[in-house]
Amino acid sequence: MTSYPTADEAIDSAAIEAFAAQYGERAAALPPVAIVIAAFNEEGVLGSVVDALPATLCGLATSVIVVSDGARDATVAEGRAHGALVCDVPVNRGQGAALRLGYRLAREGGAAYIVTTDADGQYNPAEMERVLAPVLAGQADFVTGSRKLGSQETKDPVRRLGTWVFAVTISMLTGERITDSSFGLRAMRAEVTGEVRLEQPQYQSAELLIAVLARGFRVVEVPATIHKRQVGESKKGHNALYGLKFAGVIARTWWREHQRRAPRPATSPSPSPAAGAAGSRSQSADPLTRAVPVVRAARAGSASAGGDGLTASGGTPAATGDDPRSAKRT
Ligand SMILES: Nc1nc2c(ncn2[C@@H]2O[C@H](COP(=O)(O)OP(=O)(O)OP(=O)(O)O)[C@@H](O)[C@H]2O)c(=O)[nH]1
Ligand SMILES: [Mg+2]
Repeated sequence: MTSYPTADEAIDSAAIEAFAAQYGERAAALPPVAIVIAAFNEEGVLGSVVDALPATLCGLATSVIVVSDGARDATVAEGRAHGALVCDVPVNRGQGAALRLGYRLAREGGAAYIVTTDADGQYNPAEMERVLAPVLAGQADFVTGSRKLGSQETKDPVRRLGTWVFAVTISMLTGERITDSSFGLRAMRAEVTGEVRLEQPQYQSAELLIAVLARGFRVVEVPATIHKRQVGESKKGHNALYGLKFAGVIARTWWREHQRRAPRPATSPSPSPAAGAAGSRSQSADPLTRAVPVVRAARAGSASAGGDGLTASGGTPAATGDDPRSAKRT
């Protein structure tokens, strides 16, 4: 269940309509994997980022959805020229609002899986299969890359400390071991994005992660790399502002989800340990009746990229090159 204010809904609806009018069948019949990117004034880098994205991931065809809002440069034209489906929102709202809209476009267009990355080239597209593989294998509903398990280019001690502090804080609040709460390279079953509450207009990553955990989805971390931004500037402000806003989102989201879970009806069925183990969330209508989420920090080697371990189980479709839609990006 996604809920957000009416003004946002009106903006989203108009953007969705324009997107459908622009792309027609391409937007309505997406291949299985949608790579969703929020981009704000990323002219000069977005084109090369889109070019580097794989046409298939783990044998499944991909599409690229870019959500640009209120761009004052050629972001929209550059994304389109490089083959992305670009949703051009007239007002700037932030990365959170853009991704939320991108998730909706992906879901409603029929994508089964969503992979996110950033428009600034900080993430390595070669690591996308590693992130998607546990979802396809039915081992996770949501997978995030982790710089702590992988590597980070920045030497900025404040950034590094901030990443650690926020990961420890979320781990303490949720009771699940998290090593990186703000990694932009992630993969999830598309329907997960429709079942969590996403309200943050800009600093969205902690809200998404905490909400996914609170809903009982299975979360896995895999080692991944984050590079420094090569072109343009951060849209999130300097470290202190970024840190303060991020901390606020953690606190508010945790409290919101905590309140939501608090009044459990006396008649609720007890969580079954088997409920979360077989790969399909559809076994339980209410995620709160499912088993406690399992966070597995998949260390190097234990979550293989590529072919190994990709046989789907439970309700998750197999990731094979036999999928008729897996020929090329559309
Ligand atoms: N559509 C949209 N995208 C945004 C907005 N702000 C940031 N983004 C995009 O979100 C992604 C991450 O933003 P960045 O500014 O790189 O923030 P960050 O990666 O968290 O922080 P840095 O490490 O400082 O780069 C990039 O692709 C941005 O273009 C926004 O207001 N609207
Ligand atoms: Mg960035």
